This record gives sequence, structure tokens and C-alpha cells, in this order.
Amino acid sequence: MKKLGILAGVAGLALTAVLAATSAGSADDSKLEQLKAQGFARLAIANEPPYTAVAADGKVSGAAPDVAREIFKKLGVADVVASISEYGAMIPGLQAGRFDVVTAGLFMKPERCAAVAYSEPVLCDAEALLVKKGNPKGFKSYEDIAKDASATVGAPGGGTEEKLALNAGVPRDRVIVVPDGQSGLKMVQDGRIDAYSLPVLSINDLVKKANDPNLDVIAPVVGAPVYCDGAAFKKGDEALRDAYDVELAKMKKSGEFAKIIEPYGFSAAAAMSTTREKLCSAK
Ligand code: 6CS
Repeated sequence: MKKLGILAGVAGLALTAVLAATSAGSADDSKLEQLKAQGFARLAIANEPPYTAVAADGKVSGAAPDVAREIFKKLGVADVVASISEYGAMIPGLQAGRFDVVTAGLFMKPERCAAVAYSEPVLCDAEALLVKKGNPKGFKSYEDIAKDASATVGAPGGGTEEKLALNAGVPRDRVIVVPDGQSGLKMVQDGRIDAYSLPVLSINDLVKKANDPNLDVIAPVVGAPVYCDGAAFKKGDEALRDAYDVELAKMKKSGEFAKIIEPYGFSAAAAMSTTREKLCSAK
């Protein structure tokens, strides 16, 4: 009897393991199944061209949403809808379930990698400073701004440039939180800040559209890293992130990825030359 009891026990354990694996598998796939049923994925964006843009008619474009739209289509999610968020509110919004994914050029850094599940790299860029013509204060780096006791720099709230300026020693009261690109441009033009910092392609886009001969772009900011973003998923949605990465890798291989991002000025080679692992462990 004893032997039979042990066999029954082993069979029971095996059955439990199979059921657990199956349920875990279906639980893992549930987010993607939910998005497919919903018919769209909710993106967090910043409306900072060429990363992300919302036209007057509400049409969403920009390199990040365009890549996401294609990948979700390949995963069976018909469309994407976007909400504009400040960079500093994107991760809390994702964690609170207000968005399904952040596709906004949210650069991968160790502290962010600890809070979200990033895809592999998508958009890479250096940092820039928008200044008055001739760069009257001679800025080349965030340290230069720190050393000039009267200098102020504008940057997105919770954004990378804000953090870089603070870490370079610019006091909190000289790092001005600026809600969007147009505001930053105007504040430099009006002399209310001495510099406005965003990634190079964002600043270049602002300057091109401003058509103002009294502006200069300092790029790259000396001492600031080249960053890359990825699509940022909520911790726990790793199965969706992994499915996203499979399609992203295929698009990188086929050339479709380059066709989407390079017209915006981004380099597919730059994104393909690095990995999430490297970027999330960068010092
Ligand atoms: O990831 C960030 O924090 C930065 N990324 C972009 C595309 N613009 C500004 C922002 O600070």
C-alpha cells in the first residue's frame, strides 16, 4: 500500500506542477491577450518631436510611437492611443496602470531599469543646450553652468537633463523645470533662462521650427553620456515585454526598424550597437 501511496504522491506533485506551469503561462500571456481584446495599447508620450508628437488633429507620431504602433500590430493589437505626460510622471503612471507602456524616449538608466521592464534599445541621442546666439556665457557642459553663479538652465521635470544639471552641481534654484519645448524655447528667447537642455534631436527640431537667427545649439554637451530609450513596461509584464522584443529584433534585422526611425534623424545602428543589459548597468 505504502508504495502505491508514494506513487500517487509523485503523480499528484507532477500534476500540480503542470497545472501551475499552465496557469503561470496563461497568466503571463494575459496582458497581451487583454490588449488584443481591448483593441489598443495605451502609450505614455511627452509630445517632444521627433521622439513623440501630437498634431492639432490629435494624430500621434514620432519615432517612438511609430515603432510601438508597428510592433503592437504584429502582436495582434490593432492600434495605440497616447496620453501626454511629464517625464517624471511616466513611471508612476505606468505603475498605477494609467498606461500600458511608455514609448517616449524615456532613457534607460539604472534607477529607471529598477522600476520598469525596458525593451531592448530603440532611440539613442546625445544631450544639447539651447542658448542665445554666440553662447554668451560660454557653456560647453553642465559643470560650466554650475560654475557661473548667475546662470540658470531649464529642463523637463523628472527628466535626464534636470538630473545631469543637478549632479553637475547646479543648485536646485538654478535648475528651472520647464513643461515643454515651446516654453523652453521662449524662456531662452526672452532671457528668462540662460540655457534650455533636451536631447540633440529635440533641440534641433525646436530651432528648425523657430526660425530665429538669435539662437545657438551647443551639442553634444561635454561630459554627458549618449543615452538610449526603450519601451518601458510595468514590472510584472515581462512576458509582454519579451513578445515586444521578439518583434523589435525582427524589425531591426529586416531593416523595417531603420525605415521607421531614420527619417526622424535617429540611427538604427546606434540602437543596434548596444543592449538593455549594458545600458541598465552603465555607471
Ligand atoms: O529620458 C529622459 O528623461 C529625457 N528623454 C527625452 C527624449 N527628452 C527629455 C527627457 O528628459
